[in-house]
Amino acid sequence: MPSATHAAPLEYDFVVVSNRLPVDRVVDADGIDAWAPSPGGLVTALEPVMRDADGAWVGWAGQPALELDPFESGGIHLVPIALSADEIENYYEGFSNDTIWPLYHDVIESPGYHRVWWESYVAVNQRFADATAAVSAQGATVWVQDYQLQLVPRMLRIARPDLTIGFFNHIPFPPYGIFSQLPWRTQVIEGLLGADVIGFQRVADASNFSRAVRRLTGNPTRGPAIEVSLGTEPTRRVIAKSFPISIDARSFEALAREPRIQARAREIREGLGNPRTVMLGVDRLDYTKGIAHRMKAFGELLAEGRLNVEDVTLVQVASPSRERVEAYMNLRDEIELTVGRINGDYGTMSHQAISYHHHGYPRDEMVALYLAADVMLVTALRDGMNLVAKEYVASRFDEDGVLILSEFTGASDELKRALLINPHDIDGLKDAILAAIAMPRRERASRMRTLRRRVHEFDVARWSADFLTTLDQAKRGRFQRMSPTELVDELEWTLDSRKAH
Ligand code: GDG
Repeated sequence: MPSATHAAPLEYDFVVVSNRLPVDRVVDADGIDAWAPSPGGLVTALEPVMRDADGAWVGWAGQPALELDPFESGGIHLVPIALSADEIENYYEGFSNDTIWPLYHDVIESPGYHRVWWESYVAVNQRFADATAAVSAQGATVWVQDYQLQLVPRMLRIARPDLTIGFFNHIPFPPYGIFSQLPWRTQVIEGLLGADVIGFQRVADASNFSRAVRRLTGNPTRGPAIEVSLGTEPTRRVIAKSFPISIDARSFEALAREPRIQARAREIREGLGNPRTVMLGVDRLDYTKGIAHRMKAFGELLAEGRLNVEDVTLVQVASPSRERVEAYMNLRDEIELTVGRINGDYGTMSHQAISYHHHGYPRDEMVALYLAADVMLVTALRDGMNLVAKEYVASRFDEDGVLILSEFTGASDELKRALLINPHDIDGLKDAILAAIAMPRRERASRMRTLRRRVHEFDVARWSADFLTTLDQAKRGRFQRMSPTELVDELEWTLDSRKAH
């Protein structure tokens, strides 16, 4: 049964634009093509807004050279963008994932700078902008997502000055000393400045961006306000500030409370040989996540006899990611070599040191793993937010479990009662692991309670509401009328109230 039907009209008051549509093409048991929702936090957060505003979602359907008319799936109007095999290689795997991704994550890997990649990025961004301009009603609100589409805001503003445009960057924005490597740095900044509101994960990302704006365009900034004048365009005030993203905390907790998920968590522990401590890592297999660092720390603790393989198992879920990009192929080899070495050196017939899984799992299984884990290891070298940390906390309604969290994640700005670590400091990481394992129940509960309050209060619905309220205020011209001081007071208030937690 095909789940797609053609939708009309093609003029929407609210339009979300992201690289990928929130659906995956699947072939069902009868060999018939259908669309299955790919449920992520973003769809969950935006679904009610989409429904109320009768909105549309513009994005790529995930397969090469697929020319599709707009259709409806799961109650959402979808506007597919076609990408050729060359564009997937140059715009997506190349410029997005092998230039911007490493550059914005502190050049952990070397970014590639190739003019053909850039040209493809410009062409594809223009296609997204054109498609969005074509489906947006007069005066509509458009929300563009993430680093693959940084040129869309300006392209859209030139085509449709009547629109109100928001942009949210899910990954970090790097310090100017790093950003300035980019041969097309000014075009990227000008692309983003086409938006009315530009959202970042952390306060530091927003200030890195403002500094890049001052250096590259000379436009003055004050707190969250940027007075933008580009070429002959009239001066506009753009807001750049942090809106830390979150998760649908209630749905994680609800799953965790289901007896079948709890039974599965017990089964997972039994399958591991019932070790005293289960440690867990869940990441896309990405070099930003510090997977090798946590394995090094664990391996050394076993080597030194400070941990015993009978007592502690590390479960590592490394979901496949960007497998055609060379840096990711090399990373996989490196991680799998490390797992093999550690298991070979310290495993016994009955106990593996690391239980390693290169698959994606259904959400139910992830929550069972969160419940099964005494210690959650989030050791990213750089991460915009890190939702896994928040999912672990949301799932632990039993107020147990210890979160070890890298200070280089956006999440560490909010989750201060985790055990915060510097993943480059292997000795510090080893001490944190031992402290987590030895932590008394009362302290675990007290820390987890505080973390849970934070994640439940600032959930993903709150994130989208905060962003869209700010965008709506921009639309009504509220920020244009304020003095810079009033503006700072108005917008920084949210940040202060967040910091107080
Ligand atoms: C980017 C930024 C920012 C992972 N493996 C499986 C699975 N996952 C889910 C997790 C989590 C999501 O994927 C990963 O989110 P993260 O935030 O941890 O990391 P990125 O993918 O790098 O996301 C990041 C985020 O955007 C949002 O703005 O936080 O900093 O890099 O939800 O649970 N889910 C399932 N099976 C898996 O095997 N079901």
